[in-house]
Amino acid sequence: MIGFSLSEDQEQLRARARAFAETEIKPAAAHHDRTGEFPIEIMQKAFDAKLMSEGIPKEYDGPGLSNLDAALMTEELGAACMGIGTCIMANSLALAPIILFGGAAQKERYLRPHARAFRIAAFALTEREAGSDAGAAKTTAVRDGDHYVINGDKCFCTNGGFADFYVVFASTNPDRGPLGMSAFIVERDMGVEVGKAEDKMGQRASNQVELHFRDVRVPTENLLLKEGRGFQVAMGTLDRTRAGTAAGAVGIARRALEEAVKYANERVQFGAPIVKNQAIQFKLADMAMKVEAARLLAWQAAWMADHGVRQTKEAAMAKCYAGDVAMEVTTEAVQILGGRGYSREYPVEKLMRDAKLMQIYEGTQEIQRLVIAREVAKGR
Ligand code: COS
Repeated sequence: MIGFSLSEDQEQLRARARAFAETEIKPAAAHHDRTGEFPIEIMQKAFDAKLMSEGIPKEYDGPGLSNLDAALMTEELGAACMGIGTCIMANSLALAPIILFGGAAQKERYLRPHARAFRIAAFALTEREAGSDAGAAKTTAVRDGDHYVINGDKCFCTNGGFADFYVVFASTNPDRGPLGMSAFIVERDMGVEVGKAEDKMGQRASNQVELHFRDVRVPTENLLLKEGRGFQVAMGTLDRTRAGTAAGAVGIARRALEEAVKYANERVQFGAPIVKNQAIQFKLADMAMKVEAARLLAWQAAWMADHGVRQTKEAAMAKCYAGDVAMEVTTEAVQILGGRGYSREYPVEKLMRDAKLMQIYEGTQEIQRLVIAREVAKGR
C-alpha cells in the first residue's frame, strides 16, 4: 500500500510550523541575514512551540516527533529563513547520536534536560584537514583511568558558540583511521574553548565556530556506544538527519518558486504580465517539478527511517537532489525577477545565497553521490 496524504496530526503540525515560520521567522530573516546576529530569542520561542529538539522521545519528556514530522516542520522553517532553520535543526543533529546510540543513563542526563528547558547542543565532527574525509580526523582521546583526555581542534561546528554540550568525534586508535574513532558527549564547562566564528555568504543567522580541546577530561561514562564505533555513530546520525536537511532545501526552493510566481503575475512588460510568456512558464514548470520531486525523496527517506528500513542511499539521494534543486530553483527565481532579483530589496538573492550551503553542509553533494554510488554498486 502506498499513500501520499498526511494524517490530521501531521496537517496540524505543518500548519503550526507554517504559522510560526510566518510570524516569528520570516519578518526577522532580513535582519539576521544583514547582521549575522544569532537568533536565540526565536530559537527559544521555537522550543516553547515544540518545534525544536523535536526528536527527543516522549519518555524523556520530548515532543517525540517522527522523521516525517520533522521533515514537514523543517520545510516550513526553510521557506521562512534557512539560516534560522539551521540554528533550530542543528540541535536535532547533536541530539540524534544520543537518541540513536546513547545508553539509558546518557539519555537521562542529556536528553531530559534538553526536553524540559531551552538549551543548545552541537555536533563536532569536521576538522580543518578532515572535512569530506571525516575518518581522517586528528583529534585524539586517550584513556586515563576513569576519564578520556581529548586534544585537538574542530571547525564549522554549527551552534558551537552557544552550546552547553557537544558530541565530539575523536580517535582512540589513530592507526585504525575511521575504525579508530570514538564519540563522546563533552560538556562545555569540561574545558572546551570556543574559537573564531565564520563570516559566511549565506545562512548568516547560523553560527559556525572553531572549537579547541586542550587536555579536556571527559568521564568514561560519556563515551557513546563503544570505543572504535564513533564513525558508525557519525554515519548513522547523518543517514538519519539528511532527510530533514533535504526538507529544509525543499523549503528554500518552494519559497523561491512562490516569490517567482508572485512576481511573474505582477510584472507587466510588453503590455502583459510576464507569466504569459512561454519562456517564464517553462521555467516555472521546471521549478515546480523539481520542488515536488525533491519533497517526495525527502519524505521517502524520512518514512524509511521511521519504519526502521535502511535508508543510507535514499537519505543521500534526498539530500543531494534537494540541495541541487534549491540552488537551481533559487537561481531561476533570481533570473525571473531580473534586476530586482539581484537586489537586496527582494528576498530571492538571499534564498540563492542560503541555498548554496545546502550543497555543502551535512556532506557535500560529491560525498552524497559517492555514498549513493557505493550503495548502488552493492546492489542496494
Ligand atoms: N552507517 C553506519 N556505519 C557506517 C556507514 C553508515 N552509513 N558508513 C560507513 N560506516 C562505518 C562502517 O563500519 C565502515 O566499515 P565497514 O565498511 O567495514 O563496514 C566504516 O564506517 C568505514 O566506512 P568507509 O570505509 O565507507 O569510510 P570512508 O573513509 O571511505 O568514508 C565517507 C566514507 C566518505 C562516506 C565519509 O567520510 C563521509 O560521510 N564523509 C562526509 C562527512 C560529512 O558528511 N560531514 C559533514 C559534517 S556534519 S555537519
